[in-house]
Amino acid sequence: MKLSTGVCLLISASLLAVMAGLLWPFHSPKESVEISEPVKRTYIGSMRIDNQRFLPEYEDPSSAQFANLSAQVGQQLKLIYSKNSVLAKYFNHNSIQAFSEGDSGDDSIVVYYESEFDVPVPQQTSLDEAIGSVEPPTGSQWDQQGQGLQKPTDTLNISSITAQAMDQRLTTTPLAERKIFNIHVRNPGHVHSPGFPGSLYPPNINMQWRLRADPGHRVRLEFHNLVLENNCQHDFIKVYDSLAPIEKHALTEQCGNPHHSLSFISSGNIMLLTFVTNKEKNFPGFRAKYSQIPLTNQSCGGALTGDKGLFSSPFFPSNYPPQTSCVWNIEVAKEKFVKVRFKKFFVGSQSKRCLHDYVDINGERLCGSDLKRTVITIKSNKVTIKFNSDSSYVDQGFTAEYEAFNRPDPCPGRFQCSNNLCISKSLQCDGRNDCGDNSDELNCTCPGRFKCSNNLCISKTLQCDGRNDCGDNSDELNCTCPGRFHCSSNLCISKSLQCDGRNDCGDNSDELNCTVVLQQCSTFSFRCRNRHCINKLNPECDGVQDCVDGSDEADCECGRSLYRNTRIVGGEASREGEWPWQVSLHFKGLGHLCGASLLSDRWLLTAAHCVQDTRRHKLSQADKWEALLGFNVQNETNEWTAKRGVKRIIPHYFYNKYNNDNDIALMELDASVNLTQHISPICLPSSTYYFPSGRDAWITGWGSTMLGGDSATLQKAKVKVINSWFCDLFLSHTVTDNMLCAGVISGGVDTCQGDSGGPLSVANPSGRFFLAGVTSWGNGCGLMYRPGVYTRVTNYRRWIKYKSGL
Ligand code: 4AZ
Repeated sequence: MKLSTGVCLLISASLLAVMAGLLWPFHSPKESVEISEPVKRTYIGSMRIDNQRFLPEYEDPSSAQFANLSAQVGQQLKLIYSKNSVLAKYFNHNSIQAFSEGDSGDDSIVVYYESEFDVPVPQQTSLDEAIGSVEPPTGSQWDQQGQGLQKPTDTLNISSITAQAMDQRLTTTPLAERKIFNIHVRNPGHVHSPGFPGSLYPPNINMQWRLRADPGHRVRLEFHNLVLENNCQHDFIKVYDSLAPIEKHALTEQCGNPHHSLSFISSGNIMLLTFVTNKEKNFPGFRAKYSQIPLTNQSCGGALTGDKGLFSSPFFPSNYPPQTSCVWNIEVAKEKFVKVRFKKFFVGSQSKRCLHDYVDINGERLCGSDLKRTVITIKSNKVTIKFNSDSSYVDQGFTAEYEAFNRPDPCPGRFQCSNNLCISKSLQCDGRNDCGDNSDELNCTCPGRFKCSNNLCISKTLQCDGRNDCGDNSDELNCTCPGRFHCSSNLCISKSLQCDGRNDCGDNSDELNCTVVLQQCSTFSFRCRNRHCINKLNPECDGVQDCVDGSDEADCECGRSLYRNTRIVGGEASREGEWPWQVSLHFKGLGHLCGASLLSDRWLLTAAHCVQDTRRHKLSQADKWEALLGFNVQNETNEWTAKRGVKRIIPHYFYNKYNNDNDIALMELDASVNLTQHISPICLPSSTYYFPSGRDAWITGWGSTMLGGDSATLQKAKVKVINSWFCDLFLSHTVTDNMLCAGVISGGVDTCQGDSGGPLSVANPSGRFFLAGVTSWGNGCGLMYRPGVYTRVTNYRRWIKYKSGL
């Protein structure tokens, strides 16, 4: 559970009120009049009525039944307020918002209401206290005379009542101007912000969607797109486990462009989505899918008795529902101990006592997202694990695996990390964080190497190379470039490369402030749609309009990752949504065979050698392939993943299976996919786009890792574009002009079998990725002086346009 900004606001409002109250006697009479001016204060509340059956008509605020019950509730509320002198004095009016079924399925209903008061600022605190202390009326209260109120004919049996000041950002719009939609989610559908996806949302919105499922069901709401202003005080969405915006039932508040799970599940059959924007800065908005799931579908907890197994929080990778508890009893063979490893862990906010949402292992509570130890060993063959979520602020939850181990040594012959992971001893002090908590890289001496401020050891040749190899930048401090040009990126390059029309620094700083302007069309000129030439290197989608007709900045909805890549490492696991154009191609009966890149909502680009018939398998048949999009871990589907069949395969007509020339193929999907933050295309470079040698490039795929075997999680690694002349030399004159080499000359980082067809992705200075190559072939994998070979995509730009129209 997180402390919400709404709560902070309330606290500061109350503090202001107290301060104002303290200062009041010292103000001049004029000021005191101003301070005492009444202001509107809105409370949102709910009450439970025990002797009323929920009628379907209560879902419709314009029905006679709704009006009738609202009148009764309004009268009761008035009576309740009349019993308290503060409430009675400042009360203005009530408005009944909605009704829902009581959660136990008996004859009870819940009423949601708003009460408005006009109160002088100094009295706000006492009003807050008064409203917080209201209680259901007792029978005798109706009998008292002199209140001006009659006992209603059908007395409502109120069993509980609560109210809180409403989130002030929701009250800036008058009730009448709020747009409220009542939706039944029995048939799945979508809600979206106004204008989405064609235009930006308008200013000053205050919208609510009340979502109801059938009794005995939960509401599920999954955001597939969410791009709002980055300041939640201005624009935000908020989801509640209620039909009214009651803070103690808030499930989440989001703004900006979040990348964690945005799938929410209610505890009962209701949910509320609110969307508020202020008058400035408008963004694309959101689209979310609603549906219902039977309450009985939750399967969590139970007895686990095998030697190893998996378990996870309910509905993972969706956020867990509020008010949920699960208990797992693990019991392994008597002579063994149990080890539990949390693979993912996002359970509320970190706090000392984990009072809200938590996992409990034999009495020890875990919460937050940054576990000190991800592996927990239990010196027993039995362990009880509990999961608990409270009524507000949910999170993604956890996945865990448990394993029985032989008692005394949890890491026989290996290094035991502080988080209890076991790794090979040879990985200690190798400059990489193999444990995940860096404990394998502590207390290392660095003979013959550079010692970073964070104690990592790196090769001395990496010092002052313009890159943050240490992770804390200490290898790039105190660097100078005597006699050379000092790029803004800290690289040192030859002065002769300044103003040569090429971006040698990587950040273009060697091409700024140049007086010579190249005029004529050259091999590197970009041709605008109006056929004008732009003599700037790689002007497309760089955020600056260079063509008068804007064509260099058109069609730029591509190449954006949810993450900015930071540290340089060998092969490591990608994060969900990091490579949204990466596709896994499955051949029926064989599983994952090749990678591919998403070019649009219908088209993929892969390698021609992936779709050549073999003696046993007809790999050229489109209907035998399946494309998996938005995947990070093979076979792990979630709300971000999609599967499509393949309608058509177009291999290059001149693919040469003897020398791998023209190793490129287009695939058309049988149905278009929804483009989301996890499924989005990479930018196609124009035929004149230049990927210079030495440029950083990223390889990605589920293919064989250096340790052998395919990887379940999408792997990524940073390599460099390698000079074609040298590459041809390294690979014994087998590299054609249609190929581009990339790798690490010293070996160890490379694509391999199973990565074929996947992307070689290169970022432009603004962080947008372009498809430089299609993984094609190599002389082995990861060998020294044997870079990987990729199909040079720029040579096929016209072929792609001709075959797919893109
Ligand atoms: C393959 O067999 C393969 N090292 C792909 C890439 C590379 C080697 C082999 C590059 O599909």
